[in-house]
Amino acid sequence: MPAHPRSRAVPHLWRWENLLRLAAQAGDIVPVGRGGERRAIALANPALGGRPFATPTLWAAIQYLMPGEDAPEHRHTQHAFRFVVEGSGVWTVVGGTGDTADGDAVPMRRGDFLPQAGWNWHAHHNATAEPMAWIDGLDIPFQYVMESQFFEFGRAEISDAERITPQRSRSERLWGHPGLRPLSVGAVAPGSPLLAYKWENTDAALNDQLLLEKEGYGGTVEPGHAAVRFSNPHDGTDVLPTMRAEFHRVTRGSETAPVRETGSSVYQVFDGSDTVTVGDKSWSVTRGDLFVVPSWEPFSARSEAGDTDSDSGALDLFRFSDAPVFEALQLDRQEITR
Ligand code: 1HN
Repeated sequence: MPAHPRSRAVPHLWRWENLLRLAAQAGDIVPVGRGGERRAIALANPALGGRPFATPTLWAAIQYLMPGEDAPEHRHTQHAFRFVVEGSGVWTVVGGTGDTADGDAVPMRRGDFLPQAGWNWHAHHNATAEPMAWIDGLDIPFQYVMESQFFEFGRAEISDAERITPQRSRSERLWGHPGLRPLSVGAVAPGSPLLAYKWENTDAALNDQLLLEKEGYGGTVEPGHAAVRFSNPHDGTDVLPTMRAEFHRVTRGSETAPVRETGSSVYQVFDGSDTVTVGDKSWSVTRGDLFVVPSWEPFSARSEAGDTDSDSGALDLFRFSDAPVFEALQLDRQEITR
């Protein structure tokens, strides 16, 4: 009975530059197709015995698709999402949980967050002449220990009708209007029915919070720290049953209070070059870098005053965690350590 959680995982940082180089090498030497369904390099926390697990509950990987390539259709009980730190050109084709023949082609661009609830058919295809990389987050380690995993192959090829490249998916047209629920839809399957959360909306929400703060009306979680949670437009809960996703913006000259929580998180730096601290580790991080915050390790981010290489003028961080599991079991605890 430890006095508090002591994670087997350790704080760890993966540099985007290295991940991207390895992924591009994999693009040349590792084929993608039936049976070898995805070209993804998993982040293995060095303290988890060589397993490809970023934390005891979360999987994170960089996926890479070459020009014209298809990643074939399949489905699994593991909940998943994609987040795009750079590039565009891949459409993920989501077929729902029933008949697979009429998938929704969802564009993926820088800053977009795309949840993919378990048991939905999905394939990806690169419709452009450039390779594209993105990150995948899944609850594989959690479902591994729960012994709940099912997997099924879909069709070998998606149809020509699904190989389209719309600017907006059917899901975004139906569910992507703030505060407006379509009356045509009855029961909603677990996980968000909105298949893409576009960068322009996330960016605008964060900017508005910071403007409100400046005008003296609050809006931020603490001074200089704007944050949003990606939520299910049907019922306001987390986007996925087992994973939470958030976006944080820390303005120049601000520092977040060190917080420790039960459960683990993975962060990806979306923009800016600054300092993050996890437990007794501090790193200078830059665009694309990924790091883990194990259970009960304090985390804080600091954005230096002065010039910045960031589009928003701030440190922008994407975060995902296993918080919904902890909250469902009433094991969630949080403490500010300052
Ligand atoms: C998977 O289906 C995807 O669909 C990505 O893009 C990563 C890692 C392990 C198992 C299935 C995807 C995955 C995966």
